[in-house]
Amino acid sequence: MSMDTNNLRINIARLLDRLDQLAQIGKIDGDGVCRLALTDEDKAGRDLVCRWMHDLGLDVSVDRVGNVIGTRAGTEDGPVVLTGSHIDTVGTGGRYDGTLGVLAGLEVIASMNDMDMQTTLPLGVGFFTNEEGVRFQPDMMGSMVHQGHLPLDGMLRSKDRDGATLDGELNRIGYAGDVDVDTMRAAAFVELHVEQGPVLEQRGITIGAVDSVQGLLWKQITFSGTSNHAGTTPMSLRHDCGYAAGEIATFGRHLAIDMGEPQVVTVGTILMEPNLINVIAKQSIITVDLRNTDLTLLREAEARLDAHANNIAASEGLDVEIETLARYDPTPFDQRVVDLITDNAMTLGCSVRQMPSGAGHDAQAFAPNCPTAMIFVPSVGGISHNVAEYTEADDLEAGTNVLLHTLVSLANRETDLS
Ligand code: HGY
Ligand code: MN
Ligand code: MN
Repeated sequence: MSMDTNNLRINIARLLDRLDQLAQIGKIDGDGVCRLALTDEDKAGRDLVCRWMHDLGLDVSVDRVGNVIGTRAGTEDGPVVLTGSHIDTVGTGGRYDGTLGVLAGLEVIASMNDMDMQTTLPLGVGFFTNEEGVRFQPDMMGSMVHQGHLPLDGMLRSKDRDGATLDGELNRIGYAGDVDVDTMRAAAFVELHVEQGPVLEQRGITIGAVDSVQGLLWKQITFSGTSNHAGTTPMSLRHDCGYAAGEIATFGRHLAIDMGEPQVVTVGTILMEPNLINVIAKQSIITVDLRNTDLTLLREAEARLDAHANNIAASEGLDVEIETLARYDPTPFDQRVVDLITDNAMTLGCSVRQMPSGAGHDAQAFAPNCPTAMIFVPSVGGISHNVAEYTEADDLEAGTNVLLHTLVSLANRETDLS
């Protein structure tokens, strides 16, 4: 780290103010946030962040799947050193998930502008479309298209539960950009994110230097049977989709326990049709989120779940359709970048630990294409995807300072990534 940057620090009051301003957009009870991808709330958030990018003198581009990147020129032309995350949220989100990574990136730029500091390589700050995958699947959609791992046309045709297409919504909110996807290869990608789990807090550690993301699998199982009267239909004559959905939810929990950590299984949604108290359900649609750091074990969990769904359908006389909504293998990050983050954290006097990520992130789209890693800061109570999500200001400041020094090191080629 060259001497003239040792004292470089961010302005935490400015970062907190921007976090607070953005949190007002899509605000819900309990000081939470709901900005589902490509809704009016997402548009309003996008407009605000783009205004901040322009105010900071960044060159702002929008690509064909609505990803937005603000770029600050370097003293040399060359591949951009990129940071960023997402500003779309889950329906019961907090103010830090994704948003911190984007606004911390802007704070890095603002701090460098304050010091009139130049870097050799250009710096970029991005927010990527539909990271959460709540309205359109899969998650990490925008960054995966941006880096060539998902097909643009197929994703533009994806539909939400009301039949709205991603393409239609991008045009409706004015973010159907003209920049081609799968063209940018960054010099490096570093994402700051709240941990969203209990590890750092339980160990009293301030910084996570993230070295990998676990594998993720989203399955949607649709059972189709026969509606009938809840009172008159003998149990032996039923073709009950409500029973089948319940079986899957229970099986998922037992599967995770049987496989042991780090396997996790989550049933987050169950739709029933006609969803009436005295009618045997003729259809149920249940989603299952499976994750593991080990690909072989993740595939074993998938096979056991699929087999169970087919057995339940056969024994209950149901039709069953099993779809895969998202499939991401475990993703390793670049150890040189992980070590740079670790060194910068220690130089800045922060406790630090190298660790995997339990959540999916945009960074995993960049990892196969350029040196990539992430920085975590603690989540109070390990809570996230919940309006109670919270991270202490001191930790936000520490994480953003580590991001600042890491980006400066990379953009000044102080770290050999050849
Ligand atoms: O599902 C995830 O891990 C991320 O929040 N999209
Ligand atoms: Mn996130
Ligand atoms: Mn999230």
